[in-house]
Amino acid sequence: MLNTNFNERECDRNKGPLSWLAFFLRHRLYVFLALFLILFALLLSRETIENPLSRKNGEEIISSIHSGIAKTVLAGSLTNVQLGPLVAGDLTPHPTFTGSDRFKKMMEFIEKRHPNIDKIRKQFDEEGFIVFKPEIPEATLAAAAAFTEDVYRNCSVGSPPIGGAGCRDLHQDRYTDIPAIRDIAMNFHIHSMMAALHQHEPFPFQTLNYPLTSLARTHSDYVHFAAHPLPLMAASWVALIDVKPEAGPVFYHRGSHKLPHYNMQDFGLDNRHEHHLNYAKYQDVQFSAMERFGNRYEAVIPKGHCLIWSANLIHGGPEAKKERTLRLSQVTHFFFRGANYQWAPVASDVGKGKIEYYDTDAVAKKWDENLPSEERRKISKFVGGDCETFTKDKPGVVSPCEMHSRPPRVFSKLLDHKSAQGESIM
Ligand SMILES: O=C(O)CCC(=O)C(=O)O
Repeated sequence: MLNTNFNERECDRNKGPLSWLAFFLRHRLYVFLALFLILFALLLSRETIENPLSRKNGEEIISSIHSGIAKTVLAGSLTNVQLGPLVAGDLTPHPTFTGSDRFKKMMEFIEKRHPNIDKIRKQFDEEGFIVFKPEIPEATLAAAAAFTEDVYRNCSVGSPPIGGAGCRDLHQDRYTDIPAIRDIAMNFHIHSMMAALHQHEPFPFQTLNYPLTSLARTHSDYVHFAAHPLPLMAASWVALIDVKPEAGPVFYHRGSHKLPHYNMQDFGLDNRHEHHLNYAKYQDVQFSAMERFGNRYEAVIPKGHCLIWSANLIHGGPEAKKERTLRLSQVTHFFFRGANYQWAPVASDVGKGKIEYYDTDAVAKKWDENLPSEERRKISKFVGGDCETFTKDKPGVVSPCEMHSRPPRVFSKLLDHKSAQGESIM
């Protein structure tokens, strides 16, 4: 017997192109449907690649935007205008100050205690930081430590814990009423070292007393406290107890101060007033940039030692390896007399010409001990202005607004940021 089924299949195959045409005509509706589905799937996958808001690939795309900006940050290609000196050693010394008796006294004091001051200056310029032991009386350190530990008790673990803005009032600018904090901020040895490094007269404008790690994420002080010229800002960080490695010591990226300095709009972001997570997005970009840059160190320093970092050194306070390990410290932020202006990029919009400047007269008033401390604490250090407020009468001085070529202002919307628990978005 012949296998008829086989013969039938052979017959079908032998019909050739005509049979395909017949099949197409018979099933044309399904064929069109299949082609439509294939086309739709292709379009969808293209959309996913091109549209960063696509849910499916959102996180990967956001992280690739971060690393894209980070690469650009490190290449310095967002900046197209040279702003002048990037390191303290390139500043023109302030003529009146460096000719003054006070400066002479300061230099005599420094040269006696630090015969290697030239080497210290070189390190500050090359690496962006120094560590030294200023002469601070034991009693002052102990009183500042006791105050800072109280912040911990009342703020971090108080009953109920205060947290948030209440904590800020407890640990910020307490030079207004706690003598030991004022004494550390005004310490002659620290001021003299600042003067030796910058050849300008330093003045403190802010103190912060952190009992634990600050949890401040990767940032440069420039984004908060920008002076023009840039090196006319620096911070002193004094350890009020020995810093333990597990306490989350301040981290910094050695040499990062020589990278270009960035404001919020340089990263395509709106300022912090528009949305509190905009600053976190700035930090995300700096974090990605520093992951590539490397050179990360931690300041495990003994009690009474002082770390001075320069305006644009990228740093922060990491999570503690052992939670709640005390790390009592005082950071004092300094500007220097003779700067053209000081402003807060994080709170400004250089695209819209809305600039938050530091009001140095108001800062001086806050330190004026003839005024009651309650009154001084209420004084705002800021004054609103436009791009030209401090430069219209200074030909040749660039305003905060005219510095960069900037990416489109879209990243506040495109970039996501998921806050981690305990993260400090100051
Ligand atoms: O003390 C710290 O953890 C760092 C503080 C800090 O980042 C700052 O004051 O700019």
